[in-house]
Amino acid sequence: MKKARYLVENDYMADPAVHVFDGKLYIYPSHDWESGVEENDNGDHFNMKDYHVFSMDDAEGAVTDHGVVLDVEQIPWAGRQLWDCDVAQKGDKYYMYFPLKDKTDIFRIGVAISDKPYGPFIPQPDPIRGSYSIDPAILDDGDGNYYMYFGGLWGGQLQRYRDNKALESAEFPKDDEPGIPARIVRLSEDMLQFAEEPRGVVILDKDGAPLTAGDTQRRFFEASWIHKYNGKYYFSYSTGDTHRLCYAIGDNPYGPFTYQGVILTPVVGWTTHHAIVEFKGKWYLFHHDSVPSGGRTWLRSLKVIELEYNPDGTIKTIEGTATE
Ligand code: FUB
Repeated sequence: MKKARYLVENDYMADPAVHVFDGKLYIYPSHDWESGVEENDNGDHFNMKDYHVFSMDDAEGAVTDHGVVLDVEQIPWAGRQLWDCDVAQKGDKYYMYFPLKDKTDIFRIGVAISDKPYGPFIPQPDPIRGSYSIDPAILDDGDGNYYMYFGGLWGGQLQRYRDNKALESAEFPKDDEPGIPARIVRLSEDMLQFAEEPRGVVILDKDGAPLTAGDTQRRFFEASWIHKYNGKYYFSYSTGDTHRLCYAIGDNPYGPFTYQGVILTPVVGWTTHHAIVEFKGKWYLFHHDSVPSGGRTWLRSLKVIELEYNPDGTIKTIEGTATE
């Protein structure tokens, strides 16, 4: 699969999180729709209100839609905007982590539980204590520990926090200061709370200096993903306003991570977002673009393409416009 193929032709789906559960690929996307909310820098036009789950027996085969698995109407603390979610399995339960604005228009991260990977997911009555911002991505480290990576700038509200405390008003670092980092936190045994204070995910350049806020071609913006390859931890993310998917490699879940390069060049549409997963001996990059909607950035479509590594463990850059 040298060119990307679209996965869901009859609806708009974005922000894929993808995992292998019970020998199948499960895709957990955001569900875009035409809500009529005007586009702005705050992301109000991403006004999503439910989630579907999709599964595949084969990355090149048919895609099964399991229908609506969680609706904003079911969530007691809901305000608006169900953005990028992720799902983790622990024991015989599946935990969906989702960002949602509460009734005061602040993004929090909630948890919903199912005993099937394809839902339905039943939400907890309250968001995770101390949670903020968007785009949770979960690492099952294989040793009993689960970690959440999260955060996003601008509409994702990460600039409103420092040391896990809300600021009076948003603060962006100067261009030559370290960029605002994504966050990592270990989850509690029951998977329902944070087990510790979230920490910054530090990304260093090859000289060991943190990427700066002004380095917009490389610094973190949103859309965290984490995967392991040959014993190393690969932290990948979107650069937001420069529209690239980049990655950095570390030796443990907390990092620091050293910047490596670009996974995906810009796609059509403002946002870019992804999941990287191994299935049946091959690696895949799930992502989205806005080609089928004629470039309407709030109406995005899911895609998949094979991802390849170089012998030294670096990832071969994929063109965002390489589509079947
Ligand atoms: O889908 C809404 C937001 O757009 C996501 O949370 C971001 O990662 C970006 O894809």
